[in-house]
Amino acid sequence: MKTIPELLCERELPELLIMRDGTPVTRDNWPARRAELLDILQQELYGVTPAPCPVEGKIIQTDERYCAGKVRHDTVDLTLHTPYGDHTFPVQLFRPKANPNAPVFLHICFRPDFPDRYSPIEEITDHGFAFAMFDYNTVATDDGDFTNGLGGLYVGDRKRRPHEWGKLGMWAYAASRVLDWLETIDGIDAKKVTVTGHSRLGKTALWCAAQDERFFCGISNDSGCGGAAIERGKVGERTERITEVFPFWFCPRYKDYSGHAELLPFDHHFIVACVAPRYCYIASAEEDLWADPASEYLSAAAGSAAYELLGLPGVLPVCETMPTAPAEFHDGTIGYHVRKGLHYYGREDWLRQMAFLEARV
Ligand code: GTR
Repeated sequence: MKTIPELLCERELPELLIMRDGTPVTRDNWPARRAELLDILQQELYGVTPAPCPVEGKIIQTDERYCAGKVRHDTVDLTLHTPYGDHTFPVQLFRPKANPNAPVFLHICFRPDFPDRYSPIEEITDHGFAFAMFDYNTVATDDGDFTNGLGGLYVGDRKRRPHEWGKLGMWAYAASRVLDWLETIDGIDAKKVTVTGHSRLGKTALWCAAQDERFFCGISNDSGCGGAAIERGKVGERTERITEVFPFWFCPRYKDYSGHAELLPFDHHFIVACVAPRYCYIASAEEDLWADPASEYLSAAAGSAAYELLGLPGVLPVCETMPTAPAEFHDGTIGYHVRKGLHYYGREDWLRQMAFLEARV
């Protein structure tokens, strides 16, 4: 059986710890390298993220009796005052009354429902976490239509430029704006906010945490292609397919690499590295071969180099060969698990992710 270093070597990854001009990366110039990595990821994959805009949150409804009265639930209208006009979308916030300084999960959701099969709110708040969520479609629809929400304000019906942001970037931007608002309210610890999402929203959460250093942790659940998974040598979904079916998730430039992963000036361990020195968590499902658990694990392993440069353990314990489900790596700054079963954001994922965070908040 091949060792992890052998598997990584086969993927022929671009160098993480060498600056564009060839200078080796040290602890001192790491911030400059991180800025380069973010620039590459913006130019080539997700598109350029605009500057933060002012936000305003208005609580429009409060339910003090949520979950048998254990939780205060607020419905909030969050308005982003962009240079091109305002956009308002609903955010739900659930604060456990038993913990007045609660760490928070900010879940970028597929649906407006609460609870939801991907959002076991009572379980999460019973663990002492607050839970904030928004439905990604209310920020910008999940399609090629750029005339609504943030798409309508920043793009409209013209053709996007090659490096202009796509929908994943817009959803990630919205999550950062939710954090702007969370920083202004009581009953939570805004320094302990973990952004999370599943699948396309796992890609989004990881990109959000990579860019926004205020997040305590970024979780990618089964994010696969365009998210945590290493693209070179990946099985299942690949650049050619994802840019064919979902070109609007990324900047138009990304499609140029269709069928040519070897030419990408990045690979996905760059995204994990941008989260350093903060916590990052990658979750995989054994039967989710479309996402490719092995390629997700390899980006945790390769991204660990940035953490080690900064004097922190990456993914720990070090695994000699590819982990098989069920397996959990909770001793480092990057958490990883691979569970049995299919593509899903289930109770087991949440329990493992909460256990990782509970030991650190
Ligand atoms: C699939 C897509 C994946 C993943 C998934 C999801 O159709 O190919 O990249 O994002 O959707 O988000 O559910």
